[in-house]
Amino acid sequence: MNDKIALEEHFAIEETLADSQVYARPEVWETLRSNLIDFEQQRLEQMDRWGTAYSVLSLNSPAVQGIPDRARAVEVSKRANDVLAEQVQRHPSRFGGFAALPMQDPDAAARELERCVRELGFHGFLVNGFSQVGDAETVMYYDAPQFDDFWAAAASLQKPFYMHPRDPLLSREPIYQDNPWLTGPTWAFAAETSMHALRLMSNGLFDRHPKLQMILGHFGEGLPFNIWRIDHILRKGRRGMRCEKEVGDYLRNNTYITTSGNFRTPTLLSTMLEVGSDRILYSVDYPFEKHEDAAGWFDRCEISESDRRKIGRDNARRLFGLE
Ligand code: GRE
Ligand code: ZN
Repeated sequence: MNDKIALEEHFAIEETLADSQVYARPEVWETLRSNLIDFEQQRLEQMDRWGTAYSVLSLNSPAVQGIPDRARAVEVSKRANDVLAEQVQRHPSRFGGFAALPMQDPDAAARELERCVRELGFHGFLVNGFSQVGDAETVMYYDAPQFDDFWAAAASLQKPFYMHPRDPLLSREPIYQDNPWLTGPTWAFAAETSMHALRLMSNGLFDRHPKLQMILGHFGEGLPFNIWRIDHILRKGRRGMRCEKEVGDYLRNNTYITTSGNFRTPTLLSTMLEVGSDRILYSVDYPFEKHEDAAGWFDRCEISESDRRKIGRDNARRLFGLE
């Protein structure tokens, strides 16, 4: 399939580049580094070669979410969004943008999102999990009441947001200590990100904003596989849960799920059975993942051509209002 749309595709700026270095062995860092700061060479070549017509780009992780100083978080997000806007302007038919936001300052985040959508033409925002605020050990999750106005502003723009992984703070998660191989994309990303998504759902964010749409990568960070059990248990007792519907209702009505970094047919089929092929979107996770692996799998996996069109392109066109 040669006209795919991909939407978990990352770049870095000087100020955020080093955040990605811990995830690369020294011998692959040079390549990852050069791919993260490149827009017009390797990135477009790989898209052309493996049939991605359009990529929605976002900053690397944790980037702005890992900057405890509010003023600096605001400054770095603006710089990243300006760099991205310039590339989108140069290649409007190839690149779109998700805003990076300084969630450390919810008012500033709402204003920056407005600027990015109204003036820069971005498709929404991508946030790398919780934000560190004030000092490195203080964390904020976005179901907290101080984000109510931010979410109202975000919902009024009628654009989706991507809840993207970051690692938990090891100082607060002793279970990862001495087991570094289980951090990052192996497991910690999915555990952290699925939990944050569950907090948003079960604290009523989507009751307050029923049209708001969240995108989850990596086949929903495991949620489709566990959604029956989550609701099965909660039906026996809600234990103070602060939402009106079942968690599965938010997964089926307020969530889109991408294939980023998880190129596996049984997982795709299970997700199709759980949420339907209208809510699944092709993505790569470049440059952390290869177009070759994503497209080499997706273009040939055993689904109907009608589902391949939806997942590879048409669902994203509809979600972002692309012609
Ligand atoms: C990502 O942003 O998706 C990512 C990282 C680091 C390692 C792997 C990965 O930020 O997929
Ligand atoms: Zn990613």
